Amino acid sequence: MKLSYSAEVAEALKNGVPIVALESTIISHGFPYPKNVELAEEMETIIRENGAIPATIAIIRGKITVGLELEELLHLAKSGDVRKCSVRDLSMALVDGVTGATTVASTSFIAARAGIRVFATGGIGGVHKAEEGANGFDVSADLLELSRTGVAVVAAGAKSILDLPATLEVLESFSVPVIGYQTDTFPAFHCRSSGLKLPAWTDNIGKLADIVDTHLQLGSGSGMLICNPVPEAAAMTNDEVDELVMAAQREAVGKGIKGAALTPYILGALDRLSKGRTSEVNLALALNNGKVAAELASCLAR
Ligand code: PSU
Ligand code: MN
Repeated sequence: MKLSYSAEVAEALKNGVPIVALESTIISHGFPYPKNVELAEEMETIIRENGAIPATIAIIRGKITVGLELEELLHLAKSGDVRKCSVRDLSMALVDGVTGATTVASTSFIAARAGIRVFATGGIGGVHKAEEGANGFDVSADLLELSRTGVAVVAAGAKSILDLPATLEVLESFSVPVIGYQTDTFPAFHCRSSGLKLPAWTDNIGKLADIVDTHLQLGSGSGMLICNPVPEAAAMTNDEVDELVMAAQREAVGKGIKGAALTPYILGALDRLSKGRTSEVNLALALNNGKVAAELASCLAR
């Protein structure tokens, strides 16, 4: 697989400098312009401040790109018709020569092939609620990719639009370690906790790095999900979010939104219904994940 590296990332890879991979769907589909540029730049800054080099991954004009130059970031953030690309969409995007945003699944897939072991995002995709009035059967390829690609993904859990118990069950079936960092419960993205107990957790970044290193050395082939809850000061209450999510979900179901368009639609609806509050929370948790991922990458490089 041919990858184009930024000069900085190529240099860091050569010298064993810690690197944190970043996804691009959060830029193209997660936030409106120009908030998305702010997010991308603040994310890169916090990773540098914590001792690592950021490597944002995207398809830029038909090339798999690891580490974006400013012009490439602006193109991705402004273009408005960027394709959301999970792993199965990559070949089409490459052949068509388009610009595409990578999800958690495709970012992990590319990061692993670039030799990057740590990846920071906001939240992962998961199992959607399938009951009456919800979105119907929909399981994110993020879970499959976590099962077969050796990358540690730092995330604030998953949004409560998903069926969180089912998401944890699938991760268990797929042999993906799910480790809490400074929490023993599964975080629910905008909220610090879903109340669901995690199989393992630690307070100590050195121990976390040890677990990641040991897991990746073991060679089971799977990745890991590191759960880092949204900072206390930014968190919303579960009741607040439940109400917003139900309203957003009703809208999505009413409009017949399905498949890859669903998560971006719900994120946009939440932002609108909360008058921007959910995006503020999303920004705070993403930055916090960038910080922990950089600390983790630094420990791993020692
Ligand atoms: N969850 C969020 N924000 C996001 C996403 C998920 O809170 O931006 C994005 C990520 O890129 C994730 C993708 O990998 O949506 C999952 O999409 P799907 O459910 O279609 O697999
Ligand atoms: Mn889906």
